[in-house]
Amino acid sequence: MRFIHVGDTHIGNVYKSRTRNEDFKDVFRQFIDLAIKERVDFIVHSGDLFNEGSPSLESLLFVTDQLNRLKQVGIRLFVIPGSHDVGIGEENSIIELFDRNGLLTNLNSKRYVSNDGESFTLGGETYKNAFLCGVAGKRSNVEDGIFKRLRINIDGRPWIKIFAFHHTISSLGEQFKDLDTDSLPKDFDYYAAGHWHGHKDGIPYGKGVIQYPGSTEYCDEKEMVDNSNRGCYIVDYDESGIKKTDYFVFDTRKKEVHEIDANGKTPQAIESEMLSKLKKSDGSLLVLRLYGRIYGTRSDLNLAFVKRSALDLGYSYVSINSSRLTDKNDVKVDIKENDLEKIEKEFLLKRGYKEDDVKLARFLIDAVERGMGEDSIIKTAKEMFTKYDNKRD
Ligand SMILES: [Mn+2]
Repeated sequence: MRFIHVGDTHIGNVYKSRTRNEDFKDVFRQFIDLAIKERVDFIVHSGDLFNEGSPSLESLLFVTDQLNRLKQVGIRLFVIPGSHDVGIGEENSIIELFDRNGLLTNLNSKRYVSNDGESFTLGGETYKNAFLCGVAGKRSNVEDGIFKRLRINIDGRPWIKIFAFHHTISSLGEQFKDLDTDSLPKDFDYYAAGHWHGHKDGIPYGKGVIQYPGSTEYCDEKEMVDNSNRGCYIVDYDESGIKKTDYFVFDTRKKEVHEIDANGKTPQAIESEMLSKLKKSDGSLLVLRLYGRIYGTRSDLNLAFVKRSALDLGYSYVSINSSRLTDKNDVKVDIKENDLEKIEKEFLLKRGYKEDDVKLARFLIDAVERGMGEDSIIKTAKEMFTKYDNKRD
């Protein structure tokens, strides 16, 4: 028996570029082709099937057509909704619509979940001797409350047990985590993980294994730089458990990443160096990363021109990253505070902003975060402005 574990397919508008969004569909087609060709028994998708909780009609039709291909050959697809599959303020997800239309099984559908406040009881399904269940991702906040209260009802005596989830666990690094690895339920054979877009094989947990297939396409520049390829897992199992897992690599665009040392160089020299890296391309992805302290000012760099030149040569995506670039206007500021809000304030004051400016900015950020009404934001901001102007005069 064998299944495919895939995740983070992000069908929708990841980029402003139509070409790049089509790439996501292309790779989704490759994954469906693979499932059909390999005649897998079923598929587990660990969330973020769509990029948006309310996908466009075009995305809905595309996914419907692809899932119908699976249905025709009798390959079942089990999905947990990811953080992107749930619209802001919505309880249900777009995954549930496809469940009700019989094109997939939503492992977080209400029929599998009962939440009485005390415990979060999860059912699942045993299919082809594999028990499957899972917990949906959340748009924000650490949701390990659910994991602490988790009770799982296992159906029958399966050969293997699969748990799907959509979180970044602490085993990937404390600084990224939104869930402690230890919060995961014990005694599963395979943990189908999503949310983390890099791929990570074989993280041991109890007697089982945690695997992140990563996203099926590069969702941003960082993913292009950090990851060598995109793929999914094909997992073989029998009555003795998981036999082996293979990582299948999708056919994605070629990419070029260039680091450009800008230290002590004029904007013109840096521009020519960037242009010298470009060549005629049949649609590769291009990332130019600038670093160092330039001679002159950053704003004199004509990055738009370099970008246009690259697109004219045929690159399908161009990113010029200048976040590690400094110029003579950048001053180093020593910070003594250790609370984030205080650091922010100390930094801004040392950079020459007035106390009132900082207060006003802080108020606006807080007001928006707390969901304060538009009218009261304007009213309070006006009062602050008046007080501020009076002081200045
Ligand atoms: Mn994702």
